[in-house]
Amino acid sequence: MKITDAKVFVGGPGKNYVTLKIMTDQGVYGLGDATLNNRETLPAAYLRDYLIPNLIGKDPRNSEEIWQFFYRGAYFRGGPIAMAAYGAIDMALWDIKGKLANMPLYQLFGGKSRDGAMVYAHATGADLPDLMDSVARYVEQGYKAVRVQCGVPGMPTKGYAIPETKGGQGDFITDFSGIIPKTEIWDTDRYMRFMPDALADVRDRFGPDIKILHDVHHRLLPREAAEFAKAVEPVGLYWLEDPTPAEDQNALKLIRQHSTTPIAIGEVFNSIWDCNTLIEHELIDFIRIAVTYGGGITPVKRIVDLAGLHHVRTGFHGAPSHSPISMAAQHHLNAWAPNFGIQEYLVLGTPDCDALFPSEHVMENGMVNVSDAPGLGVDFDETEAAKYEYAEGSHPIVRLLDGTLWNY
Ligand code: CS2
Ligand code: MG
Repeated sequence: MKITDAKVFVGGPGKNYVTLKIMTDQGVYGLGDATLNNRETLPAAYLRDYLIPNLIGKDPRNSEEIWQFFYRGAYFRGGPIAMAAYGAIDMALWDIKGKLANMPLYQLFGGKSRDGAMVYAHATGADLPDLMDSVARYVEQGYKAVRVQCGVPGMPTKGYAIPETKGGQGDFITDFSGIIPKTEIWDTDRYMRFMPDALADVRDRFGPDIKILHDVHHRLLPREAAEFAKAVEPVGLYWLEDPTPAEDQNALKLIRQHSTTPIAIGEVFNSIWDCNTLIEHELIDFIRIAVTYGGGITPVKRIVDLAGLHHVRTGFHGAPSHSPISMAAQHHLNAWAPNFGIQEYLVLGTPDCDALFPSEHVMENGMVNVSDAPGLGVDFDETEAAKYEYAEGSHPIVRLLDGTLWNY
């Protein structure tokens, strides 16, 4: 069996999805997602210029060898751009594998460990009353878990995932006015003084059963993160996400020394080497690495297995930048993983997106029921794709009150 061709498509309704389609001499094709938020043209170029020419003629069933060929063969290893490109290839080869076996991918991983995978929605508010209304809407829709982000009084600009106006949706963080980013201002002191009480108010209002998550988005220093994690212990968060940048994996020891609040990290990672210390030293409770920029199913499944040895559960990234293709790959891993935790799932699916990516996966009552169709269980309509093209966009940069460049 041989790969005969592959095509890359960039674009989609309100998103620059990067979709890879790999064709074979047996007519079976596979789909992959290489969408790297706000840098979409780069994995696309890497695929077109270097990787696809090296795919032609290879046996698509040899997904492990092909992954090693690209990862090791590049010499300069890893990084989000390359791993997103490898990730798309790997997803597409697994899609082909499932179609050849006439089995959904979760069956090839080891079958189902559960019926239904719990997801969490993104509640947000320009202020606390607005946030409460947002949480109430998701509870009403049957969600069992909700991430909560709230505008901080006195903050000079809106913050990450905070709506411009009450009732707004804060997740469209990409500004399509161009690639020059806008600036948000961040004041840690105001955040530290306000957010623990806001989270406690959400718990008081909605009771003990709803799972509450919060994303700090890399903005605290390790000591501040330890103080914050300790302060919110009474809230009983399901997780506190990205409390501090995790390049310094050892810095997370400080949080563990001061708090039992569960920690989730990993959406910006693209290799097992980004998180092996966090996992092996049990400094986190959830690993957030995404199948796309984690290099595909093949390497991410290894990370899930390593995490399982150390009581770390999965909590795959699922922001709006993920196409239904990589979300489908994650749905299959979620169905199989014995150490599944939760899936981030932003129901930003619109009729246009559903037309572009016909999917057999079903989300209802805060749970995803994985598709039983062979392969990924999602398709790609090239006629629909022809309606879209790349649109320049960026998300903000962040500065402190004195102008210091900070973590977005
Ligand atoms: C966020 C991401 O969903 C999340 O947890 O951290 O949406 C993140 O802001 C974007 O992926 C950045 O491009
Ligand atoms: Mg996050």
